[in-house]
Amino acid sequence: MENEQKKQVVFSAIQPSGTITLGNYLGAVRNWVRMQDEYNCIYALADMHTITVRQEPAQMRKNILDAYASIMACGIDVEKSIFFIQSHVHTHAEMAWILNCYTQFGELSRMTQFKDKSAKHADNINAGLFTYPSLMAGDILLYQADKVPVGADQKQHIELTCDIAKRFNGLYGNVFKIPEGFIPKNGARVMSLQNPLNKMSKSDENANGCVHLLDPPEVIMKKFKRAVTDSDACVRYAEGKDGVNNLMTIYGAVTGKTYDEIEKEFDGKGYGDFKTAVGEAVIEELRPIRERYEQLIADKAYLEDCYHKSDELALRISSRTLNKAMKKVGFIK
Ligand code: AQP
Repeated sequence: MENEQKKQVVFSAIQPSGTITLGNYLGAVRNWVRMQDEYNCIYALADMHTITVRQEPAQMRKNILDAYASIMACGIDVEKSIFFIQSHVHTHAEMAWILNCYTQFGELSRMTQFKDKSAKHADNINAGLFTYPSLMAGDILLYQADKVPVGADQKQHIELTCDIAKRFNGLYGNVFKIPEGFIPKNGARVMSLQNPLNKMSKSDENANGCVHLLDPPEVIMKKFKRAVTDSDACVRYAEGKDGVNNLMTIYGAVTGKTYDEIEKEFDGKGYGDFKTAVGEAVIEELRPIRERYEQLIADKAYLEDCYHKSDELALRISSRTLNKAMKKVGFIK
């Protein structure tokens, strides 16, 4: 326990906005699993963030449980880490409101995710979508996190989190630990297999662009075989070869091979052989996850037990920071 207290704190969350993707896994969740022994890890399903885009309630309920079981199947162990559901821990909404009042309109307007999602959901540009980064800042700051393992797309939100924390600390003293983003060297930005200029997303309308963790092997292989490449017919990492670069990134992230090693391995071979090798490597990486997911999703009582235990721990830890912040801004008991 003494040792536990010396460990640095890791916090990260994922939205249950659909089936978890290979991008989510390589960019974030795989690191969550790897960090569990070295750090005090606190992870969440960010279901409050998810409703910034309209969801069908029955589907959302299913997505939450599926996402919870999928992330556990990747190797999150609730005996070592906390893995809670954001909407079950009321401190998040309360901290978000406080931080909204310390976040500038101009800062939120510059967020590329807000711009992208507003363009994608032009009929529902709601205030929650706009203030998403202050809710996320609260998620992280509530736990006094040292490190936040995320994909490259979240870098801007982490930077804003640090700016908000520094502003608050500047006014009131050391309330929040200033966190640091932890972005993997390989797999930080997995792109769509159909449009390699866009990131792979849970909500991609083109089903062939996105590999889901729970896709059966034959579906995964079909998606890789259909992946967009180019007419160069040479496996090398170079500017303008976005489709091939993306496949090399995925292959490298899964096998641990460098771009040089991959180029040598496929020297003189065509894209057909390369795509098959990438497909096979991903299938083998995801196979145990899918098998474990099937066991977990069949045991709803166990899942419920896991998140209830984690919800309580998260509430206890986050209440300490929330109470401090409330006192600092001048609220009375
Ligand atoms: N394509 C990606 N490559 C690498 N990392 C990625 N992440 C997301 N997409 C990629 C990382 O996964 C974590 C969880 O993401 P999220 O669910 O909070 O939100 P998101 O980034 O908006 O993910 P999606 O899949 O694109 O969801 P939708 O379609 O709902 O918007 C984060 O650490 C993220 O960096």
